[in-house]
Amino acid sequence: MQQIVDEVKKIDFQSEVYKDAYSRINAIVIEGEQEAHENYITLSQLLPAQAEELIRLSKMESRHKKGFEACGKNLKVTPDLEFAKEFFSGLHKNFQTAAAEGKIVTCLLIQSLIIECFAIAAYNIYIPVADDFAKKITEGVVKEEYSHLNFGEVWLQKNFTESKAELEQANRQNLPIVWKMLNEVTDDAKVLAMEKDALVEDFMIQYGEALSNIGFTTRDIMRLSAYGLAT
Ligand code: Y39
Ligand code: FE
Ligand code: FE
Ligand code: FE
Repeated sequence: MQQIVDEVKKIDFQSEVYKDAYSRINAIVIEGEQEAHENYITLSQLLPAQAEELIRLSKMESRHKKGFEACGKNLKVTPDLEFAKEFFSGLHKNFQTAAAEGKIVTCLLIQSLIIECFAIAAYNIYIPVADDFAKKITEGVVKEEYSHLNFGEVWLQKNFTESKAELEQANRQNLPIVWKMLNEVTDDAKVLAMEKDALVEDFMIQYGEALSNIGFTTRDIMRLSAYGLAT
């Protein structure tokens, strides 16, 4: 705890290096929330029986986006949205393709498991080292991200037997992209006092727990969650 306190004290939120790194991380989060908003609208069309709930989730995502836009403004940072679009392009493309093919399982794996777990890990690691304004916003957001993860878990758990093969394939296609994204953001995250090891650890915990809740065995989880990590 003392270590965290000391580290927080050292962070100069107005320094040029902090603001430069923040312009990319803040943009990633804003773009991520925007795409999550769109993805839940798409999912509401693929799952009409749950459309109402999915539209509710999509509205939460646009509120998250507004919250993080305010965090950037508060630090007088202009988000680099072009960078962020490129950052998400791999997962974005795979979600679009899956949606066009009606592959609900793949869409849920990408948005509700992988992206939500990535968000939860990042927000959990960010909260202790955030400025006071961003801390309050992020604490409110991360609580809701757990409910988005839960939506995916519940649906996939109910449909586990028929979904298993597609989940395996979608995991193989998309998890290596997440590790690549993490590598791309490592240096900027470090400037914000977010350590890569902590991000990887938290992601693995969230994702492993999710796979377990859905019905995978411990052996499957080990294999699935580390896929593409060693590069
Ligand atoms: O479901 C959601 O709200 C997720 C889209 C938001 C994206 C979070 C992306 C977090 C990655 C940040 C990496 C910083 C180290
Ligand atoms: Fe969100
Ligand atoms: Fe979310
Ligand atoms: Fe959990």
